[in-house]
Amino acid sequence: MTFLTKLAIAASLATALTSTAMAADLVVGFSQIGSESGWRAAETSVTKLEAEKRGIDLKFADAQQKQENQIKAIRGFIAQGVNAILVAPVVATGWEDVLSEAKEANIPVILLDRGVDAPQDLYLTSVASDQVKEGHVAGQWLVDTVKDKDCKVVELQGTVGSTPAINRKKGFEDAIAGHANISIIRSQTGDFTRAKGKEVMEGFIKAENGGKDICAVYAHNDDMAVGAIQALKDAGLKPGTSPLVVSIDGVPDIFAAMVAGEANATVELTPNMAGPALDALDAYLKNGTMPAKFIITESKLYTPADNPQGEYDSRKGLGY
Ligand code: GZL
Repeated sequence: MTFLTKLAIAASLATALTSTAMAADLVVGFSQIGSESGWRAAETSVTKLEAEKRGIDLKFADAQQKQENQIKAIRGFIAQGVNAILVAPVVATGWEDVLSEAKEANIPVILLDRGVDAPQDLYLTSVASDQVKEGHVAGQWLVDTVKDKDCKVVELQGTVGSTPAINRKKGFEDAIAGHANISIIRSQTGDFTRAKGKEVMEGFIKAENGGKDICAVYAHNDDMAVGAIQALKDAGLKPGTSPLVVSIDGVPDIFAAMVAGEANATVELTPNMAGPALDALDAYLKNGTMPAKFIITESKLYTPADNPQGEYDSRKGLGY
């Protein structure tokens, strides 16, 4: 073996060791919103898995839906001197001060699954779906399904002030805008939870004379849709037939509802925002590579024509 070959092997070994050592030394803080939905629980478990795969020491903080807890956790990460911070921001506003503090401390911040109203130089990148598109896909499915039939829609909104709630509402309204036969007659937040989705749906049924005239339920996430389905069944209605049920996330239980004929469409949201985020962080820390400011994940429509039992089976156990 020539001297040069030995040198090349030694160099590649050193690189491999350094990168593993670098990953092993990486400490990343993760400020998670909470565990309000099946999707959120899956995002948490996938993030922990992705960090473990990379030998990253992940410091996890559950904010229980409160922004002040997230801000406190981020300040704690800054004080600890972590190498980077992941944040799933519960609402869009109120982040400028704490993100500026992270920037002053030279700690890169990556946003996961929701956006913020703050200068873009305060975060390295944002990994999320195109939430306007998600709402539009849901609305377009309804337009294509009801055609010219009159359709009164009730809407279960996500957390007030969150980017998914704002954007999914806009996308759905854009899709139905040119169709006067389709109208949203009631709209209220169910805060992305099953319990609240059920409670708000019970209110809609009562306000709409037993709910027989409700043609469709549009829920900003599957958990609220599953709660609404329960309320509709309790009221003697037939969700999946009348009314139709369309939502977003692609959690196992919405596929189970499709198998039971109680749900009609969902727009899938991957729980793996952390994989692309940590890859971008690695390239940035190792080579100074600046990632795209927005890394957009896919949005795919699923209906009962797409083997819901198989989709249920493939997702069950992924931490939902
Ligand atoms: C959307 C994400 C939403 C999910 C909900 O990107 O923030 O939050 O759709 C979750 O299930 O509560």
